Amino acid sequence: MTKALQSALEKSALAVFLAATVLSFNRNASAQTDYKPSPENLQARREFQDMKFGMFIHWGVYSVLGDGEWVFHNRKLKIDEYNRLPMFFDPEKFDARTWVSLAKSAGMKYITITSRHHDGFAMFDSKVSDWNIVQRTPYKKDPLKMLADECHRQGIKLFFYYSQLDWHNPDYYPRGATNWDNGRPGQGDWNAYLDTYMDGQLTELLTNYGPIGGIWFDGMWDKPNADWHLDKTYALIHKLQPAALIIPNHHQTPRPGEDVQTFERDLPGQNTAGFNTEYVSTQLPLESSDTLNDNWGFNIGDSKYKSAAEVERRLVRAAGNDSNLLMNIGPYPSGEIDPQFVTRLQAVGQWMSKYGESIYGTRGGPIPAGDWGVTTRKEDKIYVHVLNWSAPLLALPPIPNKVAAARSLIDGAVIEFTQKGDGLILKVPPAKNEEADRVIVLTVAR
Ligand code: FHN
Repeated sequence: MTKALQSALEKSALAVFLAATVLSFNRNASAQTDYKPSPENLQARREFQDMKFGMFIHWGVYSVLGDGEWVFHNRKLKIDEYNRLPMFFDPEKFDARTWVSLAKSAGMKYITITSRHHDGFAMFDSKVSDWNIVQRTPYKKDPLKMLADECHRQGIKLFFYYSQLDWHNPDYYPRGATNWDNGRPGQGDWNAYLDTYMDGQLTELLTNYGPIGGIWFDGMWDKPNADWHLDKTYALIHKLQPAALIIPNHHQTPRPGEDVQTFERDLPGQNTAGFNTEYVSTQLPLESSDTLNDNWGFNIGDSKYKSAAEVERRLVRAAGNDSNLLMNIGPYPSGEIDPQFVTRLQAVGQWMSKYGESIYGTRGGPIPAGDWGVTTRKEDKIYVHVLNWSAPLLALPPIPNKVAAARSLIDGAVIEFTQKGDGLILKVPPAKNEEADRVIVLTVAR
């Protein structure tokens, strides 16, 4: 079986599995029913929406095997077998400044890194369990501490991805839909797992690393009918850091206590991945996550890199749908980052240095997104992003504002337009060499 076929099967298996779990989620799993976001939290939500572009990082001991972040599950390894992996994880080439500078050079304003993935291994110095990087690897250092300090130094917000699903902890019991017999005992204490272990580690992450942008949860879909004690966990996070945003990747409609709605491998409301909800919150900031190649964690067989232009168009389409884009990289176990990722992200950064005005701080609209392209708006400007249109004239539906002027963002050239009650017609400048996005800036009366 070819690698490509295997990964396609794994991805479709994951999609089918996730889709199945979403359908059977019980809505009555507790949430922070009396949640009223604090003024700091509402301010943090606005800043989150203004940031628009973030770096997602999947990095852990699984990176050593170069076969993605699900290798423990996909190879049906035993706990005793997987327990040897940390001794091979010694990222001497890890340099927080290089990582944060790369994100910054790409025009990214925040980083979301896996503090622990489904293997339960803590990539930080946890006193709650010795199944962590400081106690179990020859590296013996806390990369999240270095990253947090560097993010604070460079003005980049840091979010922690935290997996609620745990394939390693015996108290993650009853087991979930992704379970296999990996040698864990046939019993465990679910309440202890949630209230002591998980909330204990979340307290560490929200206490020992300075101000954190928020927690990006994942894995609830493994036990759709379980009571995850969300009311307690969400209240704990909002008590420890009121401005911290809770971003749950549960593929479901948002619950009280959650601060951002995120969509995996999909734009808001689109469900091409098969497991995302089509419900789009009109209250919460939106985010869409995707991978720069085909995998989240480092996979040595994955060279399906997206081009810089693809990332730019993804970012524009996300912004036009009032959403952020969280673009993922899977660093090498050494701590180095694949040069293919570096060149693409730096190219996107070049693009953002020219087009960023039409992305940062904007909101989607006022014209609905279409195959032709999208619009974004900020103060007295509406940015028309022509992404997929070859004809010289573009007819758009009417907008409430009177257009005073139209010009090309890239060179300031005046754009001819006519505005009538039934719509707006723009004379679109011809695309110059592989231009990912032709942006027309409309100055409108507010
Ligand atoms: O199982 C995870 C997967 O490994 C990865 O972390 C993605 C990122 O959004 N989320 C889950 C799949 O939905």
